[in-house]
This record gives sequence, C-alpha cells and structure tokens, in this order.
Amino acid sequence: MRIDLLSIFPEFFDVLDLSLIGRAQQDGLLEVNRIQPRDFTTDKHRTVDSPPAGGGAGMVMKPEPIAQALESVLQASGGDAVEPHAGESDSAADSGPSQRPVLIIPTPSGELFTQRAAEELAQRDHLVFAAGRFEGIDQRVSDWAQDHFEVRPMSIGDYVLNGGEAAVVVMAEAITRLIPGVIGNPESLDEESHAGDGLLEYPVYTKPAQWRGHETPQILLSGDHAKIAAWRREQQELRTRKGRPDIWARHVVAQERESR
Ligand code: 6GU
Repeated sequence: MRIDLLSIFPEFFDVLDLSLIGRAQQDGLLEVNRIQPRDFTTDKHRTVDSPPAGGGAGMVMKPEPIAQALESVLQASGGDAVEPHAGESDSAADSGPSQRPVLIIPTPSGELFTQRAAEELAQRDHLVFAAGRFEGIDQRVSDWAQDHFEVRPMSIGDYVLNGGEAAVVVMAEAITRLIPGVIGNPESLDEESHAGDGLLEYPVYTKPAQWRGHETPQILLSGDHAKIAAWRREQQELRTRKGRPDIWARHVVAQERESR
C-alpha cells in the first residue's frame, strides 16, 4: 500500500515511523510519503490560507497549493492518472476495473470513520490524506478532485480538532494494521473490539493470579477452554450492554434478524 500525507505540518506524521507501522515500511509492505503544500506556493511568504468568502471567523486553505500537491501525487504514482478517468478501458483486463486513489479529507463534517471503513480502505493500494488546518480546505478542491480520486470526507468522531493531522494518524494506524503481514499474530485481529460481530473485547489478565488484593477469575486458570470461551463471551456482552448501549442495540437487532 502507498500512503501520501499532505499537511503544512508534515512532521506531525513522524509517529508513523515508530513501532509496527515503521516496521511495515521497512519491510516494504507500506510506503508513506509526506507532502508540504507550501512547496507549491509561489509567493515570498509561501501563503496557504486566506479569509473565507462571505466573511466569518478564521482562515480557509487556498485551493491551488493543495491541488498542485495532489497533482504531484498523481504524477508520482503513474502519470496517466492525471487524465480524468484515464486507463479505465486498458487496465480493466489485468486488474479489474481501474481504481483511482482514495482521497480522504479529514473533517468533522465527514462520514464517520469506523472499523468497517478501515477494513474497506485496507484493501486499497493507494490512499491519499489531505489534512487541513484553520477552518478547512476550499470546497472546490474536493469538487475538482472527483475527476482523479475517489473522494471521501471523513470524521473520526463528534468533537473538533485543531486540524486534520491527528485524525489522519488515527485513520492511518487503524487501516495499516489490517494489511496482511503488518501484525505478527493476525488472530488477534479477529477477537478485538469492533471486529467480527462488533461486541467490545473481554477483560484480560496475566500473572500473578493474586495482585494487590485483586484476583484473576478462577475460570481462566481452570484449563477448561469451552468454559473460558463462554465466560469471555458473557463478559463481552456485559461490557457492551453497559458501556455501549448503541452497539448492543444494533447487535440485538442483528441477532433477531439471523434467528428468523
Ligand atoms: Cl477528521 N478533523 C478535524 N479537524 N476535527 C475532527 C475530525 C477531523 N474528526 C473529528 N473531529
């Protein structure tokens, strides 16, 4: 997978060089590029923002530096993609319908980024994230980009960040860990919260069995794998019902549909 990250603070993404995602890059499973929109400005001050049309607070990211940064991405990833919809006929034979890169625009007004979205995006081979600061990016970038990308405005939750960068780090981590080979033990992916049937994870314990007056549940020390599995399932249901009634309600509806 190739990931391009556009931001006026490209150093924000240095955390993606650590740990599992850093290793995935070293192993060639993942290529991460950072692009500075200021490199595509022509004025002395390398201006990327401008006051909002129609008035109002704050500043808006100007369209041209971001569009040029995105064009540089298209050129670097096979120049023909710069032509709108190019290659749809000739690449259909070898790789199915041609896939434009996905352009994810982090914004609190976007579609909610969920584990389902992460699973879907982990199948793609080219993701581009364009993080805006200030009050966001001129809407025409998104309109223009439709000809070259599959454009997905996405939000990571109902709260407001100062810019899209932290959201990009969250989404990039959730997506890239699903790429085969990035995680050593892929079985751990099936059991965790929001995977599979969407229930929250069960609580986990390790040695010692007695710790500061708190005990590991006896059943986990019993060696009875069927009982352990049943106990874990019960814990998942309890946690979900109590902590995330919204997920529990959806789960109950899905179960009823299955049993009909
Ligand atoms: Cl994706 N961006 C910003 N700026 N704030 C957010 C967000 C994204 N998701 C939730 N809040």
